[in-house]
Amino acid sequence: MKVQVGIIGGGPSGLLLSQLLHLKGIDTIVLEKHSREHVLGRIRAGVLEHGFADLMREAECGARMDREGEIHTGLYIAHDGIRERIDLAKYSGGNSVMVYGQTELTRDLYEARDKAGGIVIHNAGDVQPHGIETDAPYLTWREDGVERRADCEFIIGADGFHGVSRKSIPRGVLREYERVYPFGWLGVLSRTRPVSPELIYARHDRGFALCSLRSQVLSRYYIQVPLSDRVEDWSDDAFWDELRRRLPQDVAEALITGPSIEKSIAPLRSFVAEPMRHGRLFLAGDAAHIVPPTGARGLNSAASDIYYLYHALVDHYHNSDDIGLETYSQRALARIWKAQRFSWWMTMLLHTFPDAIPYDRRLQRTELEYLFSSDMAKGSFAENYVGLPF
Ligand code: FAS
Ligand code: PHB
Repeated sequence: MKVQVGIIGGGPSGLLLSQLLHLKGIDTIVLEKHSREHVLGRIRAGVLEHGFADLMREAECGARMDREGEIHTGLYIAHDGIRERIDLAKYSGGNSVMVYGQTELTRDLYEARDKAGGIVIHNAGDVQPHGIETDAPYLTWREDGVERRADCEFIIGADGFHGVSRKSIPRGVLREYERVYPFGWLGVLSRTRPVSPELIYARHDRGFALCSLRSQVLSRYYIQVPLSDRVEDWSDDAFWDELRRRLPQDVAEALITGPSIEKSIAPLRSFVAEPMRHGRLFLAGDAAHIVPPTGARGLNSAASDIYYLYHALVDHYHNSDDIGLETYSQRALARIWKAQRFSWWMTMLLHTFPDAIPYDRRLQRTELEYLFSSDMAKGSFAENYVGLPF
């Protein structure tokens, strides 16, 4: 088969790009190695920058998000037994974030692709990009035991951190930057009323905690745990007790607990691969970069990659203009590194580090004191959290 754009990966990056290109008459194929149920069984991001929400609307996939998602104009940072609110709207010139789970967003994108008759192949085995340094790249994969091939004009590697596309770029070409953090996040999803109408990021000497939500009847909580912990080490009761210890007393007392319907530990890392293009292969989303979830930049970093790729491919096919493709890696990385910086900064600010010296802990307190005493500092926080311009 022949297709204009071959996309490896049926996560949010690949699906959003496929849907946006479809609406501009550009045909794609999406190759996903797992089943749809497996992809939709993952619990991941929960906060969308306003730019991501706008892209979903442009992809004609924003209706349920606008109906069921929540616009948040502020958030809290708890420390030393108190919590202080940052008015995101006031300090970002009126912008906000959309609280809407990645699982639901991915479901909406799948449904849109199905409705448009998009080609999304699940359980695609051994997907391989070929000829990426030529003008005639192609994809191969195994489907129901049969070898398949798709000749493409461009290949998008949207296959996440463990995918095949980044590894297809010659070692001598790729530069990788990585920082691994000495702790993980234990996350719990529970069918309980959220303890707070807005997110609470908590810094505590026992470790970081986060109170988030998916809706008014579905709560998402996290606590920092040592890398050596396993999820089976944590009963629900042990989780709730530890979460309470890390929250201000009024919040801890208001916490409504319940059985976990999902419980998992995610490691934290910062990672960027440069360049994000090699020949006819373009990397997007987690295939090229990873952030610790502290700044809620993970999924949102994928959004700007998709935005740049979408416009570059439309310019190529509609206007024979390749400036967007030629400058994609440079433009995407410029915004990616600012998201890396903010995610690293929030992680250093709010977590306890095993090797921290008293000076480091005192500096964390000073950073928080400065944040809450300076409108300029709150402005910088807010413009990063709601999303820097694409
Ligand atoms: P994804 O990894 O979502 O999708 C890639 C797809 O490619 C997957 O479906 C995979 O099955 C498929 N694939 C992989 N290899 C393939 C191959 N060889 N052939 C075909 N298909 C292949 N971000 C936040 O903002 N907030 C959070 O709280 C948050 N929590 C997270 C928790 C966890 C455990 C993880 C892993 C990530 C979390 N993230 C969070 C980041 C996450 O949301 C990503 O940024 C987001 O999934 C990126 O989307 P994609 O780039 O589409 O990559
Ligand atoms: C979530 O709701 O899963 C979430 C929210 C904000 C973060 C990380 C995760 O920074």
